[in-house]
Amino acid sequence: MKDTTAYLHLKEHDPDMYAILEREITREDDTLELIASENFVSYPVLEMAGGVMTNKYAEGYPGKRYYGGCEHVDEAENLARNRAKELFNAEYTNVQPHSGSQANMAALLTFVDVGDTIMGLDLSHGGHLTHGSPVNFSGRLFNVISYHVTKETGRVDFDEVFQLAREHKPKLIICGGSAYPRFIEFEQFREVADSVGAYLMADIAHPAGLVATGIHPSPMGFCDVVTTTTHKTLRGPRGGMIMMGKDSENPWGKVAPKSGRVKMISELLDSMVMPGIQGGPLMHIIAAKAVAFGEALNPEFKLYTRHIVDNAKAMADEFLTQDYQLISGGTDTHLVLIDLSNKGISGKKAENALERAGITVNKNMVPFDTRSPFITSGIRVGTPAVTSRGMGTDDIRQICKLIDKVISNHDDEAIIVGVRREVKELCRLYPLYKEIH
Ligand code: DSN
Repeated sequence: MKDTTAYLHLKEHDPDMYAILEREITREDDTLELIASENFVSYPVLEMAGGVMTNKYAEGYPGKRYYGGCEHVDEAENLARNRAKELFNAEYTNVQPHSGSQANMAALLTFVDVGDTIMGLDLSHGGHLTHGSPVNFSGRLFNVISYHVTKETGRVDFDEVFQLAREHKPKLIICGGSAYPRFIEFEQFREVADSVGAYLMADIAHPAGLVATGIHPSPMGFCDVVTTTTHKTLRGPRGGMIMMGKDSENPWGKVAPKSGRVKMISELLDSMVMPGIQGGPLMHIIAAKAVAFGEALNPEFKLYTRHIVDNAKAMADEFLTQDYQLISGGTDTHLVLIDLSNKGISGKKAENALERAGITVNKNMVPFDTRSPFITSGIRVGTPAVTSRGMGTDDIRQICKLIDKVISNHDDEAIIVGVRREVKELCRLYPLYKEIH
């Protein structure tokens, strides 16, 4: 366990919880975090997320709250909204969703009605629970038609997407996913949507940071509504956000009760978030989002996102050299999806062995997987968190070699203990949160 100079009050007040926190600090410090959806926020973001704005109730929106005393949280939310608009070239943002799932729920319920047909990428082909999985609200509330990637390319099968859209006439199509290593094809999806008069929603939760810096194409000119999380490549606090490149009058004839004025889509999205599906916003998190967006507007953030992708490409290259099968043959982004079928190990076993070696990844289904979601044939690895620590392509190649060593010797505890030692040594070169220690 490490000595910390922070959390002294917690240490005195609640030693049990302090001890747990210390163990998590040590785990984060001493292990390699390769979960593609995770990252390490800057210390100022951490400070803001742990700040006094957690105390404030602020149901409503800046200037229109249901509680008094909101002048400063109004400033914080306006700063977050304005920075997000600048970052993504968006005319509208809502920074209140507590998570990406909440953002998706609000966007879906604004653009389509319960029972309507929507299309999304199948979860086992890289989609997301909220894109129509039967175990999620999206699969229960809507008639879902899932599209897939092709076996040969690992990329979205646009022949199938066009054909399914023609056949089922969806009211909305979702593009994006949580295990898709390639750029999201916004322009092609727009063509499909236009061919059947569907709305197009992009979920850019994974590549948001890369979109913000122009390293990944922007959805803004192509999609009717865009959702994201703020904690992945964008490196903010855990949370969600909804955006539109352009706002317009809603096409469903919804009017303001007194004036009869046709409402803007932004107004419908705002009221779907609150009071539709959420109550009081997490003002400490919204303020921390503002801090993270401010960081992302700095020119260094572009360099950082470039490094994320360079690291992921080096990772893909190294794995290919070691005869690993990569879905789509590589990556354009921050993540690599590995099919372990030719390595004689399931995703679950690999995740387990790697965790014992201090390398954190998640098991992941691969397209056309024959194993269950609890076992899986693959793992998903990503570079945002290790890039935030300052690691570069040489470190990444070393990490890939360590991963291969573990996977090739997953039953040999002595080798795993040896790798664990090497992992610790590497982590020590790139300490996290110097402010805490
Ligand atoms: N659970 C996230 C991920 O790991 O990609 C998506 O919400």
